[in-house]
Amino acid sequence: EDAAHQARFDARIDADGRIEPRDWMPAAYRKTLVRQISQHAHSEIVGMLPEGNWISRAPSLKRKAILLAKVQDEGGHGLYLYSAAETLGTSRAEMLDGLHSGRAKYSSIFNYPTLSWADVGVIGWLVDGAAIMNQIPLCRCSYGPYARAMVRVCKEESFHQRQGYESLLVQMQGTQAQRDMVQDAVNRYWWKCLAMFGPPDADSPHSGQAMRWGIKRFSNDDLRQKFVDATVPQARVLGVTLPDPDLKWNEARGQHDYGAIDWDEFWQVVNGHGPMNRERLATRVKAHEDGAWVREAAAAHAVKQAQRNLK
Ligand code: FAQ
Repeated sequence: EDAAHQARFDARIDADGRIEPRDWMPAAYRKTLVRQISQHAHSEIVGMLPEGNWISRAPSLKRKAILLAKVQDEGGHGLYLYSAAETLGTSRAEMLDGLHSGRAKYSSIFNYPTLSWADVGVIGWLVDGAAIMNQIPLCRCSYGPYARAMVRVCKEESFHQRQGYESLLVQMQGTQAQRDMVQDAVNRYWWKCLAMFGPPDADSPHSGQAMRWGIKRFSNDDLRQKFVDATVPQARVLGVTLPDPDLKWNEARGQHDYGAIDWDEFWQVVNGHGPMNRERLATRVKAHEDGAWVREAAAAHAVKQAQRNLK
């Protein structure tokens, strides 16, 4: 019987159809999705922290309102993504335990500090820019709930990207000190953003199978290349330099060549040894513990409501 299920699943995937929560699916497909979607959710939730650091110091009411909205959106993205992952039969408590115990990953980029106000703009421009490049193809992911969640997430991410870029454009029209601050933020974030796309294809254990299953539609290196090609003209308009002496247009390939990424540093950060890993996790664990009474109260309220409905 499993063979018949498998054949039906394969046919659906080959026809570029969608798999829904109640459909039969191979255990490894389910496991891959729980891993990727929950790590994506964790990234959104931990990703609130670097920018959250600047909410109380935003330079104007307008910038503060925009930043508050953006950080709230990230919280919302995390919540839809946990819901999408729950449809695969893993509870939110289990997923959160994975994050809090350090078993589950979240994006490497959020383990770096936000040292100046320009970092907030650069996160919008480059980090959200990289996130969009990676997430637009996920709107066509073979797993229905993840694909549908991505549609709304991508719309919000494009607002995030634009607000960051616009904030940087304004800063670049300011004083020399402001322009230097933007350039410094770009210098610190550029290479980390290239690493967000994951290891080179040859060192990416999950890519082959995820692409055959229609979860990933492009490889890590292909998305990284698209991001470089899209960002170079934006940097020119902004008036900043991307900190890579090897970055240049390659006429023959019709793409930019770029320098070598420091993968040792990437793995150090992914494995818990980046500049902010300990602080980020400690902040999340504390928030979870401080919120225990809210979860208990909500559960007690639900029990009371259910009893009332029985009467
Ligand atoms: N950081 O075989 P692959 C955002 C891990 S955007 C940490 O290539 P895969 C929005 C990978 O998990 C950021 N770990 O894996 C926002 C795997 O480890 P495992 C989040 C990384 O899954 C913006 C191992 O390396 N976006 O949050 C990273 O096929 C601004 C081998 O790698 C998503 O999660 C990394 N950068 O490809 C919020 C998008 N890269 O699980 C706030 C969905 C790789 O075996 C502010 N995810 N690893 O222990 C994906 O598209 C994929 O999971 C990839 C990795 C492309 C990230």
